[in-house]
Amino acid sequence: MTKALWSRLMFFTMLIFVLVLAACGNDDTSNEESTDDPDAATEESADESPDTAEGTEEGEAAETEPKVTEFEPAFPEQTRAPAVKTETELDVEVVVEGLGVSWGMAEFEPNRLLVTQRDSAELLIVNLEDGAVSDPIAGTPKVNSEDQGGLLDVTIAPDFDESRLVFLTFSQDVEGGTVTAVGKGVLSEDEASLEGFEVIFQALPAYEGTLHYGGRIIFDDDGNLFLTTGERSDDPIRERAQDLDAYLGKVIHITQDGEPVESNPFVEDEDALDGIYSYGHRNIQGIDFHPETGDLWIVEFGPQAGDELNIIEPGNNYGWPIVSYGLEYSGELINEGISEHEAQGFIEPRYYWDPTSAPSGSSFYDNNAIPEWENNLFIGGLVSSYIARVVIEGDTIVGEERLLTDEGERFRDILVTEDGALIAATDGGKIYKITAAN
Ligand SMILES: [Ca+2]
Repeated sequence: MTKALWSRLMFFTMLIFVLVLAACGNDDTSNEESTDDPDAATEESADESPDTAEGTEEGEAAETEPKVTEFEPAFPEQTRAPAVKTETELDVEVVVEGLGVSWGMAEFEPNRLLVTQRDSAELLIVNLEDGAVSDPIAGTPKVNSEDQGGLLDVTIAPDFDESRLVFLTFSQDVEGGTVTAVGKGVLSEDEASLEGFEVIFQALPAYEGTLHYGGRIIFDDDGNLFLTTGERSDDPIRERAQDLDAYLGKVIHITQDGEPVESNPFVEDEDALDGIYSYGHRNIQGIDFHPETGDLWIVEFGPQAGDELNIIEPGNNYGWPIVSYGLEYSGELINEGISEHEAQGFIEPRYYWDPTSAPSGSSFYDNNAIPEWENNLFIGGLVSSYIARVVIEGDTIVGEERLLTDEGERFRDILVTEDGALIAATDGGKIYKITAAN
């Protein structure tokens, strides 16, 4: 064989090899195409689903775990709302790490937050732009920080720019046990201390326990405060949630001096405490006004399941611990095991969770930085370790989404800044800032 013939043979061998390889490649491609076909069909039907979502897909709830109770909702939209999904691309940034349990937050200047530390009872200033954390502010109250107690919520007076008044809630040692207390002080110009701090309200009676303090505060448009309390957890003290001579398990409406607001529903009732606004609550961990309707929405931590969203109206009874959509932690029925609120003369929750969402602090998104979030309610989840986004039409829950589910954090409080950033504080010491990606 000549050298020329040899190389010609090698050429054809290589050519055949390349052709076979190409053919194989084609086969692979056609296989991919044939597997693509069903995918394409799925995509097509997925594309169609938004059109039909309102009609036929309402079974797709955000909640995918089985119920822990046998209870049925009083109306279809009362639980397991259809899953919704944020379309806006989000930036999720950890602004601060290494804090304790940040129980409450208030934006007192653009992108500067007052942040409470539950266990150490410190009040800090966090700068959202550079993540800087101040030294603890002096002059904060002495607290009982066992279990669920400590320095709890913080808010600023509506006229803060002039008065520099800061309001705090905390669990306080008093004769006979502990109470949920509210106090106020003036933030010094150098931001180093709260001056003249004084207690303005104590949710009596005291109780020898360290659970269920409630503790959220918010100002209304008239410059008065709404305070939430808990029913102190244990049986039988929790039954005091039904009593109008106890501030346990209540929404309370007081002035900046801690006096009952004159228009409160029970001021004419000699046997009732004048500060009470609503009653029959378990442990209210979130409170905010709906930006559009002005309704006052609270987030009530339930027993095993039965966490509730309620719209608060003066004088109403929300049923705890007579009725509940949850069970005792032991699995036993609560009271007589009745879930229906309205049939028993109480107010139905607008929404409840089964299994638990372990809800904590909440905030409406009152901003248009992320337009699809406008007027949605965001709720921190503790053992559930997500942020719940709840879509509301009027007084009805029409959608639910779970955000930051992969972070493994217990979300304690939620705040929306003036800029429209969603801020979330966790028990793991982090503060998240969630914004629309640029
Ligand atoms: Ca209830």
